[in-house]
Amino acid sequence: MTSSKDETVNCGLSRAPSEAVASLERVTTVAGLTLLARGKVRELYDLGDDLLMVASDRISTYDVVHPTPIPDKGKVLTGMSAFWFDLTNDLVDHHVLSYSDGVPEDVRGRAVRVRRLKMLPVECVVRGYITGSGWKDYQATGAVSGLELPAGLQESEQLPEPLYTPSTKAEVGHDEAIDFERTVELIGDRVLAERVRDVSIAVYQRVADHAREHGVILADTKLEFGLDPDGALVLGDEVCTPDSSRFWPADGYAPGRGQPSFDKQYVRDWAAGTGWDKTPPAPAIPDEVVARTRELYVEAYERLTGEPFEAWLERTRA
Ligand code: PZK
Repeated sequence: MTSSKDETVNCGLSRAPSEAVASLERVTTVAGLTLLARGKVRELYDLGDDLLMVASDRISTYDVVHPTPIPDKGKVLTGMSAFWFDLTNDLVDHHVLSYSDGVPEDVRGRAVRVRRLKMLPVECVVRGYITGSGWKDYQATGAVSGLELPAGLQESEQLPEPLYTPSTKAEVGHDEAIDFERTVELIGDRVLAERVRDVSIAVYQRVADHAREHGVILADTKLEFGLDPDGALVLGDEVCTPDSSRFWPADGYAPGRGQPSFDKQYVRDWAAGTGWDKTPPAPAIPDEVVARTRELYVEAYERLTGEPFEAWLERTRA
């Protein structure tokens, strides 16, 4: 997954927010709120009973965050995730409470108030196409997450059916691929682990079908679930954003090679062209590349949701 490791929970629940991030780069925090966790490009805050998830405008390529933000990226991703939560609501409950009520004005549009859950210790990856670490594993072993695949698949090829290829949340570095039996052990309940798998595939399928009708291929995605206080399964985190998924333009798709990503390819190509060696620090992004990348994010929102991005800003009173 593009960013299964974006979410390095760093807290520190008892520490002051300033102290919790003292060892990291400078980060802007929402006034008066306690920072609970910080990923590469998002933060999670304490709202008492509930939580506030805030998407920043930070962007990473090759796993490194650039010093230059992409204006509105956090709002686009929050709006897109909102659209998918709604589209899949009949498949599984979700953690969203509100994008406006109880959300501080200065982060409206890029923040969501969510229910506090007991998160399951499994990253629920679903792949409809063979790419990334799945392609690497397939080439090395002929299998992904313990699932044998047909011989002779090409890079980026559509799989016969979507595959559930879970991973564990690694504290540091990349997540580790695990098989279904390991998720049963980690979740501690076979029936629940089966429901998590089946719901993950159903959510992927629903979103992928919608995206495909709008000219976009959802190659793979990473979902996270939690349990509410009644023990009910709830879809959490963000759903099918470009940071948790691979979106490819259907136009120009061809197996046998890597595919350009809808959103980041432009920045990646520019970054690679600078001669940057892909180790930190990432270079600052020039104005024209920032502007074009913003446009590509907004276009992705509008294409997938079928509404102007302005409509999201108005609904959230951003
Ligand atoms: C939760 N993360 C990932 C890390 C982020 C997000 N509804 C919930 N209840 C309890 N915990 C979480 C959630 C959700 N979603 C999510 N870690 C804990 C994470 C860093 C920043 F924005």
